[in-house]
Amino acid sequence: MTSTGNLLVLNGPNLNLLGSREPAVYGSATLDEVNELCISTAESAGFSVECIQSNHEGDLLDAIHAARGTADGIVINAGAYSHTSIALRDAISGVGLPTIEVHISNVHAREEFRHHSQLSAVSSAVIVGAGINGYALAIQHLAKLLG
Ligand code: CA2
Repeated sequence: MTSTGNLLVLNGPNLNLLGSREPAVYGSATLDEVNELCISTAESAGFSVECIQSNHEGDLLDAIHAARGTADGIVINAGAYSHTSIALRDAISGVGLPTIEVHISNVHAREEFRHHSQLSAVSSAVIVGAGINGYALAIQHLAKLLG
């Protein structure tokens, strides 16, 4: 299918460790497998996708800024920065692209400090606890939003 738009999938700190530890919480898929799922889901919906992971808040900010003009929508799992980063919230709000927040685990069933995300109020939708399928759901939803 010809690509009708471009999506950015951003993964934050420690998500490069997926598949290596804590399978009971995060499943057994690796980040490479998550990226493959994102690429195949986006392609099926007629979109191309760029997948970026960084352990550095500034790199995530730069990627969000760069998305303005290069991407039509963003899927973000900012990891622990979700709970702390007003800078990421401001970047998402600033670029004005439809953004879906994803968490692999059900953060609401975990420690209290994971219950609040700085990003949720500036996201178009939030998907938690669906495992890595949350990324596929987020891409499908973005594809619908973008028409
Ligand atoms: O559930 C999620 O997707 C989280 O964003 C994952 C973050 C956590 O801080 C958030 O509260 C919820 C942590 C990612 C760490 O990933 C690891 C994967 C395997 C082994 C160790 C860490």
